[in-house]
Amino acid sequence: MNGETNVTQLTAPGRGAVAVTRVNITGQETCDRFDSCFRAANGMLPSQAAVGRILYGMWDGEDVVVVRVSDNDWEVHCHGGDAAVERISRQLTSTDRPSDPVLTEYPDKATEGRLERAILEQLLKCRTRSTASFLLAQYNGVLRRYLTTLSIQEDADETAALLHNCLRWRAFATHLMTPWRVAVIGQPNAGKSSLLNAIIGYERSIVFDQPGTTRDLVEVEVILGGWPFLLVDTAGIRQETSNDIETVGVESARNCVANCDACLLVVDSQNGWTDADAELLGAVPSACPTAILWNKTDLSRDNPAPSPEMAAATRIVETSAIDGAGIEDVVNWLPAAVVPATPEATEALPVVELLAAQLTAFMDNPSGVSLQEILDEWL
Ligand SMILES: Nc1nc2c(ncn2[C@@H]2O[C@H](COP(=O)(O)OP(=O)(O)OP(=O)(O)O)[C@@H](O)[C@H]2O)c(=O)[nH]1
Ligand SMILES: [Mg+2]
Repeated sequence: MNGETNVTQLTAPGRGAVAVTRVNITGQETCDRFDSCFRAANGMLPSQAAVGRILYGMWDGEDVVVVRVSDNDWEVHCHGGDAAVERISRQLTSTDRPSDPVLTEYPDKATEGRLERAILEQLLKCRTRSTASFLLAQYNGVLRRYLTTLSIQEDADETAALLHNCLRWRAFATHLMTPWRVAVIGQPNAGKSSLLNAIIGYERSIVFDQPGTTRDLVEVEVILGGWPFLLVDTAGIRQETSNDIETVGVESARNCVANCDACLLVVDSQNGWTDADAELLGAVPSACPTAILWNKTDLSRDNPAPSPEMAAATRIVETSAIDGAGIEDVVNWLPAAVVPATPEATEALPVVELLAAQLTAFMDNPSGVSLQEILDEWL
C-alpha cells in the first residue's frame, strides 16, 4: 500500500466508557482508507478537516468522534472496550480493499435541510450516549417522517392526537440537551454541601461546622443513570438572619426551589423534623419529585420519629455524608424520579425548541395558526 498507518490505543486496555485511539497516517492511499471508514455527520472527510476540527459521525455502524490533532495525526474516540478499538485498528491497517462506508446512517447532504441542521445543533449539546442516541434517531429521519405524516393528515382529531403524542415529550426532549435541575435545600448546617460532595465524589462545595457556610448557589453537573443533572447546593434557609449576604443567599435558595425539576430536602436527624422543615417542604412545587434526606444517621440512632408531614415527599432516604449510607439510594432515585418513562426510539420528539413552540401554539389555537405554513418552513 502507498503510505503507512500506525494505530496506538491511548486509553488503558479493557472496558471503559470511552476508548481513544491515535491514528498516524502518511500517504494518500492510507488517507483514502481512513476517509472511507469514517462517515462524518456533516459529510466532511477526515483528511480534509483542519487541525483541531472535531467531527462527529459513524464508523462501521458505531458512533465515534474524530479529532484531527496534527497534519498526520487523528484521534478516534469510540465506545470503550477492546473490540471497538481492535476493529478500528484492523480496518485501518488491513491490506484488503476498504469496504464501502456506511451510507445509510445519515441523510445525503442534498436532502439535509433546515430541520436536520436544527437537530444537529441540539445533538452537539448532548452530554451522554443515551441522550445523543435519541437525537440521532430524530436526525436520521424520525422527526422528518413525523412532520410529513402531519402534513398529509386531513382529519382534525388525528392531527390533534399526533401533535399530543409528540408534544407530551416536550420536557423530556428539552432535558436531552439541558440538565435536569436539582435543588439541594435545607436548614443551615443540615449537611447539604456534605451530601452534594458525597454524591459527586469530590469536594465541590465548602463544608464547615458553622451554619451559614454556603451563601451563593453552588452548581455542579453530574451524569446519573445516563441522564445529565445539575445539582444546586443552596444557602441554608432560616427565617431570621441579620446578615445581608446570607439574606441574599436565602433568597436565591428560595428561587432555586421554585425553578427546579427535583428537590433534595436535607434534614439534620439529630434535630428532628421541625416547623421550618415543614415550611420548606411546602415551598416545593407540588409536581416536583422531592426526597427528604434524613441526614447524619451515623450519629445517635434514637432520632426523633419522622413526622407524618414528611409523607408529602416522594421518598425518604436515611443518609450519612460521613459513612456514605443512603448515597447510592439517592443516586438511583433521582433518574427514576425525573425520567420515569422514556419514549421508543421511533417516536417523534420535539427536540427543536422553535418547532415545539410553533406546534404548541397551533395545538392551543388551531384556528389562529396555519399548521401547513409551520410544516412548510421545516420540510
Ligand atoms: N456526623 C455527621 N456530620 C455531618 C454529616 N453531614 C454533614 N455533617 C457535618 O455537619 C456540618 C455542616 O455540614 P455542611 O455540609 O457544611 O452543612 P450545610 O447544610 O451545607 O450548611 P450551610 O451551608 O451552612 O447551610 C459539618 O461539620 C459536617 O461535617 C453527616 O452525615 N454526619
Ligand atoms: Mg453548605
